[in-house]
Amino acid sequence: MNSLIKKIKNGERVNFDEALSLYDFDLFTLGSLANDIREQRWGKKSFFNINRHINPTNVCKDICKFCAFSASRKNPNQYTMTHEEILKTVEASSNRGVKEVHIVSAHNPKTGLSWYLDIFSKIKTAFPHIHVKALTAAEVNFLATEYGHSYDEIIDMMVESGVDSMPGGGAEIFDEEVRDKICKGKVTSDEWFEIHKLWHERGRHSNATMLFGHIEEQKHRIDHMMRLRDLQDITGGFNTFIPLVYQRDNNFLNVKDFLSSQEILKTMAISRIVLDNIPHLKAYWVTSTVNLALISQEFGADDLDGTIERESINSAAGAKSASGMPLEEFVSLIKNSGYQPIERDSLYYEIKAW
Ligand code: V47
Repeated sequence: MNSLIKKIKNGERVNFDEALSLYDFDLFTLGSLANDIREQRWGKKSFFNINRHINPTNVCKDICKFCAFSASRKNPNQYTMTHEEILKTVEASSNRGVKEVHIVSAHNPKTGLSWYLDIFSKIKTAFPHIHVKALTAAEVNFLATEYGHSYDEIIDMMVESGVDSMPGGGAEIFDEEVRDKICKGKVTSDEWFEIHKLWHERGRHSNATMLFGHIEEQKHRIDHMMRLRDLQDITGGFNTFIPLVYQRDNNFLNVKDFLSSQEILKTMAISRIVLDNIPHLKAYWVTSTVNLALISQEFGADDLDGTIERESINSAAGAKSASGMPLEEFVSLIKNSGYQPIERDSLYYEIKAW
């Protein structure tokens, strides 16, 4: 244990077995190691952005067992927004100071490819100053398969339509056995990586998520991080790692034991240590709860996502995030927790120290 602590303090890279053994450390040793890394890089800065989540449709061809948002089985209320509705939403958000729209849809086979792509070009035409973060690798895979295009072609169309960066969704857990049990038939792990690699090769940035706290084991989380670290060594295109805590309501994954806060914080800290080449670690308050996200700042996290305004995917599964977070409250929560709220743009350039 002591030699591993020394290694981490020296900034040396940990291997799979070492990373897994970090779960045996006590919480505060682990927290202090991760916090050292966070403070060396970012001091007491905690980043956030003023953003809006939009989920244009919940009609989905795929059946992920953890998902409560898709209207395929448990949720009978199907919807598909018109472009006019989406533009009105963006206009209202832009008037409130939103600088990024985060657009993630279900895999709707009825709309046609241009319905997806025109959302972005119309937003960019009307609101060129808004950063469009859109289409998870799972959606890219769906559009390519459904409409007979290569990933390269879909990605070129995204760029042409005005997508600025890609969100990190669809990663779930990369281990193939676990993945088969929770979301069989969706984008495979290799495909997820291929899509992000192609995106990075165009000089673009993306994020990476990990859905944890369901049926996976600690070793699967470490494997997930290692695979991300490997691609990041090649491309350097990931901005942020985002561990998403599994939400339990209204879905088909029969999970009996839920994670303790301690296990969530350990996972945050371990990801800060393992992912030495991804600059930011996001504590996504939507899935961790706001309190745990604030505490995560002391366990390696330097980013708290944003104000969001409306959240549908996790709130469908029980998260208390449907109406986002008022800006003033967000800023004062960060300040009161002892950190400096830094409003950032989507690529982490600093806009304002609040
Ligand atoms: O991939 C679905 C997750 C993701 C549940 O890039 C669930 O900045 C917990 O992409 N419990 C989509 N999570 C969300 C996403 C995202 C979110 C925040 C920030 C960013 C970013 C990207 O939502 C899916 C899936 O892993 N999800 N159901 C659930 N029951």
